[in-house]
Amino acid sequence: MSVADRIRNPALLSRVMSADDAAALIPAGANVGMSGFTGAGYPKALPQALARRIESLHAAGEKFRINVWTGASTAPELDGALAKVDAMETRLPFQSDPVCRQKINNGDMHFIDMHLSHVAQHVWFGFLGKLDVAVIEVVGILPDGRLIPSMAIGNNKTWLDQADKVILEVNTLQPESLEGMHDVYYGTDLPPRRVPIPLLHPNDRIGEPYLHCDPDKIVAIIGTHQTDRNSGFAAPDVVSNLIAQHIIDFLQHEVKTGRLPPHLLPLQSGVGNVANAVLAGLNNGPFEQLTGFTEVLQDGMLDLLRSGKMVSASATAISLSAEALADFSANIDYYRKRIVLRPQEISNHPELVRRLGVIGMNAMIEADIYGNVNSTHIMGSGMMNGIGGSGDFARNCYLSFFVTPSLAKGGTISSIVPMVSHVDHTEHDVQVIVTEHGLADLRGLSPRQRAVSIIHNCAHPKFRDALLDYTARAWRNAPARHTPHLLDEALSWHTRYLRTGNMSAP
Ligand code: 0RQ
Repeated sequence: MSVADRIRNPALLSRVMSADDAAALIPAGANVGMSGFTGAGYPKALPQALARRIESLHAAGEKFRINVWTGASTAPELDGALAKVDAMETRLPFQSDPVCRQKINNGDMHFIDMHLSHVAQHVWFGFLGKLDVAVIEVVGILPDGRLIPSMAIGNNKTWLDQADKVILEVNTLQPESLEGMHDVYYGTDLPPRRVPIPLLHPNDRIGEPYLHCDPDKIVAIIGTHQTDRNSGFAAPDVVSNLIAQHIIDFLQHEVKTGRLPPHLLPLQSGVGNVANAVLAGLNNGPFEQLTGFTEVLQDGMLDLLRSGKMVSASATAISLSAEALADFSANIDYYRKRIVLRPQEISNHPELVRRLGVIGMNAMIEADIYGNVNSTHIMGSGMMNGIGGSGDFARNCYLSFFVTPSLAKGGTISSIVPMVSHVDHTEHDVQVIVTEHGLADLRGLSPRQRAVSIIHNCAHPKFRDALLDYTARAWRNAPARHTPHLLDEALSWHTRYLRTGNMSAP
């Protein structure tokens, strides 16, 4: 199929050009809003063409950098290609690319780590400056110029609305039959004119299936025929299966006590292998008629929809392995009835998360004995990916789980530490911490009670005595007894690791 078959508006056919020609339309210093969320629906040809152009400009001694805004993470064709040639001055709001991460951590580019629900409104408020160019992957263009979104919506509605110029990538590999799966809500306004969002159930449709774009702003249309990142998942291992089982047992207990209804409440799941394993566990678990209100729909949630254990899921992106994508494409009519894709300011909206009573499950890097969580920084300084949507959900959830294996880096690091080296989620937003050893239910506990529960239930036995020793001394010698810390010692676990490569070294 040619790109012209997907452009049903004849006037726009004249804007079709090569990726190289389109890349030449982006000026140095531009703020460029690109589509893409968790390796889905990102532009593929334009960023690579732009990287080639910038590489040759740099070789000729000309300075050329841009600022790149997206929905969330993309893939090597976008973040990787641009980072490799030092094309990005500033990147926001989330990334997970190894080259990009290295440049950020070397101090070669700026990274602004933002709550994903904040991004669109911070652009509307003018907090981030003017958006110059939008580069958006779409599946097709309707006769009236409206756009059929791709595998992710992310911030596309905002980029199309706010940018001066628009470049579209029409990806003929993405199924046209995605049409109808999206729900783009245009009812948002700025304070003080804001009104409540009329979404009452996770699968309500409150908008329309298409993105609007002023045709006069479209300066280029590129045809692509390339698949999304389609990263695979590791099969659930013993550790992730144990974590999943602790969560399922806990949810069953909550149902028994009447604190959760039998079909639970809408589920949000973070990305990664452990999160995927928890969803796999639910597929073999006792709960029926589940619903999802999440940001990324990955393999585990697709499995739940296919088995019928989950009846509907709301997200902003579909990010699947190659095998799951084959199933999705083959059964897209089935999934279209059960999946709603929304702009990320809606999928992650704090008021909706709070009102719907979402159960949030996110992975973390480390937690401390008092329940503060670090989701982003390795050893207090190095950026991993970003806070993503974890804060949008954790802060506002009915129940907020944070999960991690109790050990990292081959057992040299304890994921439970006296004091986290960076705080993303404070003790006030964290209700349940889970590792393969067990689960700490922090609801209704004071800081010292939380420490006892976290150390006994979640820490690896190899680090438990050292953590208990720290708390005993802190409770004796700290300047006060509410959240007792020995400040000169609190982060010594991290400094010991940095010095010796092992937290348990003397
Ligand atoms: O690094 O591969 O170099 O060894 O961190 O760790 O165990 O592979 O875990 O893929 O589930 O990611 C929190 C990063 C977990 C992710 C995080 C090292 C570890 C490895 C990854 P290596 P794993 P996962 C919805 C919600 C924030 C965003 C979010 C994340 C690497 O879940 O980015 O939640 N969350 N979004 O070795 C030192 C420790 C460590 C450690 C792990 N204690 N100390 N290194 N690592 N623990 C999605 C979106 O928002 C889009």
